[in-house]
Amino acid sequence: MTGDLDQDGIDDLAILYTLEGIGGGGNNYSSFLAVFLRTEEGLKFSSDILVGGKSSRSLSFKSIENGVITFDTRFSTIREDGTWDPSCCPSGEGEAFYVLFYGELRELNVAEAAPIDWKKVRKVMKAN
Ligand SMILES: [Ca+2]
Repeated sequence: MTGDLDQDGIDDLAILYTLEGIGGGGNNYSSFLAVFLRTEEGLKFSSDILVGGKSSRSLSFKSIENGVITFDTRFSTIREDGTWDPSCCPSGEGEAFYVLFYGELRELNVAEAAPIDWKKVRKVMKAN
């Protein structure tokens, strides 16, 4: 998915990818988010981060707005009868938010994600 991640007005690239069999474990998998910034020389890798997997949650892109990458998420949760969802069929639904902060991807909680004042962030970054 494309969107501006470093507030320069130019769309960058975010990629969600999955690696299977990590640690030699059969059909276990982990999901990662990687971002590439568009520069004069082309796309340049910036950061990647573990965002989910078979035993935690699955994600799909929702949007990139105001520098925030938003995913729809599904995760296993406890059903009304007190048992957990089977691993095939997670019934929990939510959202996850990521930003590129000091060149590193970072997950935000809901309160932090709404809506970020990047002018203030840049002022803080300059001060440090
Ligand atoms: Ca950009």
